[in-house]
Amino acid sequence: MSSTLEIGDEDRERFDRDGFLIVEGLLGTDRLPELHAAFDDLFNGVFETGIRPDEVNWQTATGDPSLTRQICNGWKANRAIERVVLDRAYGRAIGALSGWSSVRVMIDNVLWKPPGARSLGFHQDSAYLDWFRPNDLVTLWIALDATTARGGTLELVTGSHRWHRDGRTGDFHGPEDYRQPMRETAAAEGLDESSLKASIVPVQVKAGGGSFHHGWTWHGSGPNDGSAPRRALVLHAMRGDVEYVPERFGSGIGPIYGRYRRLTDNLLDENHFPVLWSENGYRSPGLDQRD
Ligand SMILES: O=C(O)CCC(=O)C(=O)O
Repeated sequence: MSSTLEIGDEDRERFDRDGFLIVEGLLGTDRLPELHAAFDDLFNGVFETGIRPDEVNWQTATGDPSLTRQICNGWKANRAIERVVLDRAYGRAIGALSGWSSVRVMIDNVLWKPPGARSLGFHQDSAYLDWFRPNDLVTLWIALDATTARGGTLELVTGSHRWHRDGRTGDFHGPEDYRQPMRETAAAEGLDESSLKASIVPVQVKAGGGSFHHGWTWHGSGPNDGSAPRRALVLHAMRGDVEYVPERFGSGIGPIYGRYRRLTDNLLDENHFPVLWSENGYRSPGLDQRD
């Protein structure tokens, strides 16, 4: 099952200029029911493949209801999630936007922000990714519900991928002032309050729409003050030719994903970080037999 996403020159220019691209119709609406069911299963601890996702940060029985529910690498546990995350067309689109010659899955994120749930703090994805080089990233964020600013949708800051990269990190789950770290970096860039406000773009799309963003684009999201859930499936993609940096395994999410290092070298294992698409036609063996 493959989507038919095409990226044109104008999309590429916009992505390069703004650090993101908002797109409707990333996913057919006929796919939504099975993905909503997959979210129910994952957060209820039902792992269809028998494999536990790499990070299970929220479960129905024990989770704080005020937080956004999060699971990472749901694709290893659930086939409907896998069909989206391992789709060649998303890899190809990311290749077209980034100019990379091959694209791998770094991790996926299964995010569910119910009405009343708190914010997700602003951050830059690449600031957490010292454990592999080059730590470039492109993220595909797919809304599984229609999104609104009031409903705590993703917010992206125009042009912020070109700000100086101070590597600032803050709390991800439920910070009081979710824009604060980004605001501090913006101030150091010389942006005043009103130009910054004009630069913050909420991703307001129909269910199945979403965005691509650059690894250094500042982004985060406010509380869900609406009455509908805000579910999103996120693919964080890295270049195909990255290598581990073992001396940095202690940083960011390195302690979790460094465990897949091979005994012989610093190459990333395609069973855990599959190659979705390459200019030369290469795709990790086995992926096309799984549909
Ligand atoms: O969904 C959100 O609000 C945040 C998602 C995020 O951090 C990301 O897609 O990189």
